[in-house]
Amino acid sequence: MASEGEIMVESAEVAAGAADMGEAKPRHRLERKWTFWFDNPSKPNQGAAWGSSLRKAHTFETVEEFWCLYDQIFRPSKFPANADFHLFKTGIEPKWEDPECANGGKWTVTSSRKTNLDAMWLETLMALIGEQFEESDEICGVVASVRQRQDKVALWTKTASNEATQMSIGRKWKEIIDVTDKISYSFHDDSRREKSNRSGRYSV
Ligand code: MGP
Repeated sequence: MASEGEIMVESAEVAAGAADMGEAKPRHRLERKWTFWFDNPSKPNQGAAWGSSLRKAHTFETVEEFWCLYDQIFRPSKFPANADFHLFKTGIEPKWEDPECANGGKWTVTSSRKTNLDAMWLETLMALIGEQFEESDEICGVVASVRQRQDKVALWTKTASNEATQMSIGRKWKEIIDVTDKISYSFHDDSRREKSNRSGRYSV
């Protein structure tokens, strides 16, 4: 039987095929290629190493493909419990170990209302593919985490030590997702080293 990850990948291919059917219509090419990833870590093998269920789902480079994939698969209301969905620049893996992420960190927003996750995820996706951040070179991608208690959206960036840049990205992101509460930025290095030392280094 196909695993959930395989089904996701297969659905993504179907979605991409559907996007291809509009061949005759003009396509709107994005500034760069983006890749959706999927992880559902809690399910298959309890105790499996982190990342063993992380799958690259689909890469796209036009607005049309994006909407097709989003509508058919990458909507939070379609996400299974405990899933993580990622949109990263193609070529960057959503892992601390990726060279582009290794010295980076993330801004995190939590939400106890599912409707918020939907809106924050979509607004962030559109801002990324629409290159709305001035510091777009600093952006790695975004992760939406479906959790029973509190959903989360995290924006991953490249150079954690550059406080001015991260503060500027954090401010802009809050505007985009319409959040007024404080959000905080954590370094991947801290998360990697010590579970207890997870408090944010910056907040905005
Ligand atoms: P997390 O999902 O970043 O933290 O990492 P959070 O928000 O506390 O998690 P939640 O899923 O419980 O809501 C949780 C754990 O997964 C970390 O402590 C690591 O053990 C592992 N992990 C997470 N990430 C993003 C990575 C990664 O990029 N590389 C490796 N090796 N492990 C990771």
